[in-house]
Amino acid sequence: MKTLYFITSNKGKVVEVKNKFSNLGINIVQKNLGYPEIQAAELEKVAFFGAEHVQKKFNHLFILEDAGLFISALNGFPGVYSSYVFHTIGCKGILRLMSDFGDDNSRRAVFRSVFAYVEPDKKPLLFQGECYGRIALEERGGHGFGYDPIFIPDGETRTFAEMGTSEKNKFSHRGKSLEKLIDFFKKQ
Ligand code: ITT
Repeated sequence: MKTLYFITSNKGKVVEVKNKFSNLGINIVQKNLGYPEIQAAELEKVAFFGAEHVQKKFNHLFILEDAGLFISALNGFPGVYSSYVFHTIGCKGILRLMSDFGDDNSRRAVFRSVFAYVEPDKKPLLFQGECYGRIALEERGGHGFGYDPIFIPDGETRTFAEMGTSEKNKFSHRGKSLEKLIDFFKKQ
């Protein structure tokens, strides 16, 4: 069985990736190696730089991902700063920032995911996915991680945290970027 290392500190991401790769005969193994996340306006740059950094010291097939939540009314905040913002003000802080915005289009947001796929001695390849939706009025649900309790994807009334892993994967930014990565993987 082929092993694909996933360089991440986030167990929630690993659960979703394993769910997506199940039945493909690929063993996903989490490695929490850590890597610098550069200050850049785009997730692509953060993922690419991180991938090249890891590649220098880890000579295996691996993936890593940078993701973020971009809220229209906040001009794209927290975006590339999603991790820092989650660990400082969290979902409650985001809801406070959104308190002047009613339950209409002004709560629009998009989740973005960029995976870097890296083979030894080759340039990292990037795979993107996004999921449009809105910020809920309050936290709901106990599944998932991060901003899941406050994000409702388009076409749904439930937050990501009110869905199981397979269901979230059908809608989510990560489900879509992984779909592209798996298509590529199958052709190899
Ligand atoms: P890595 O080690 O993989 O970088 P991380 O948790 O720092 O793990 P990111 O920088 O990619 O991951 O994520 C930025 C933030 O956005 C982080 O706080 C996540 O919890 C949150 N986030 C990312 N994807 C999410 C998702 O599918 N649902 C909810 N929150 C998510």
